[in-house]
Amino acid sequence: MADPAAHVWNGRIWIYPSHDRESGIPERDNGDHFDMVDYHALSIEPDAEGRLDPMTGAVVDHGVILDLAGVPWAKRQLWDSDVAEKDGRYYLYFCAKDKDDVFHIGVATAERPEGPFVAEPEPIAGSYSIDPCCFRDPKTGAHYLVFGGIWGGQLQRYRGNKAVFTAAEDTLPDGTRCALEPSDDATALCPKIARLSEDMRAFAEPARDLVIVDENGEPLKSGDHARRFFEASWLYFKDGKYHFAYSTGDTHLICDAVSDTLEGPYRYERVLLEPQVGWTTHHCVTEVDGKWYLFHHDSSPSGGRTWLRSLKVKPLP
Ligand code: FUB
Repeated sequence: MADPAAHVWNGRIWIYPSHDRESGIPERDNGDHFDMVDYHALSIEPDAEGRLDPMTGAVVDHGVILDLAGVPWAKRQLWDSDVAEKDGRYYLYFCAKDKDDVFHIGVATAERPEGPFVAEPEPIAGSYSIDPCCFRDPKTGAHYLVFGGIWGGQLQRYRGNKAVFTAAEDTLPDGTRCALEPSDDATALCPKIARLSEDMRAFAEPARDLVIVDENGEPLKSGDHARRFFEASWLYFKDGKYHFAYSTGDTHLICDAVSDTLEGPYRYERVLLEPQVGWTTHHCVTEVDGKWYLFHHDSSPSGGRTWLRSLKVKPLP
């Protein structure tokens, strides 16, 4: 299990991970080896006194909540997901490749957190790339989707919400990755954010950049690999501030950036998680009974096989 998204509903912690498997597909920069075909829901149960503690609580696997066959538009690679609750319904946002091997974001709905989830027939119009995170703004009650990921996540193909590079331009026949990212001294590619419609099934506005700036207020540069955004968006609200926690990808860090407003810009603040075993780092930050926790994954239980990851949790550093 990988890419955790954790939420507290009805006295339990609900975790929505990616479900890794051994597919035999060779490891490549485009992530072909992450060839997942279904999603499970996990819950962490309260103890006998009703206390909820992710460090010690029993974990229940509620089984498959959605699979590839249940997503009419998707061909392969069910990657990271997140679930939101609104008015007693649950909305699963997930990414997958379509019949043309282009990533989009889909939505599936259920009446309970453990599903089963029923997917919409088409991906969200205007969506692209990977790693959706659904965030409810506590100040307005509006829901937002934050998303994006470079390299295998395809964000580098897009400018102004339009695909301007093709798949063939991503990688040379020998597997070498091409430079579709901006040059090192140009502004880094940003994660995208869009407000969701009231029915939670569409973008209510075109996606825009969520900008991360340095200590001088300048947008991070593409060559700033230790701080610039790569994938794994997670937006959360803590102590009156908006926090954006994300993975730096090829430098394998989870970083945190902070803003007074939802719109940003988000000022780079600190490293939340040092590199783990395995190439990817992906996480969520969740409040449980007044304490904050970082859920993440690593590949140590699989002997370092980067496509077979396991979940971990620790108090937020
Ligand atoms: O699990 C597949 C991909 O690996 C995710 O979408 C990325 O964030 C990385 O964790």
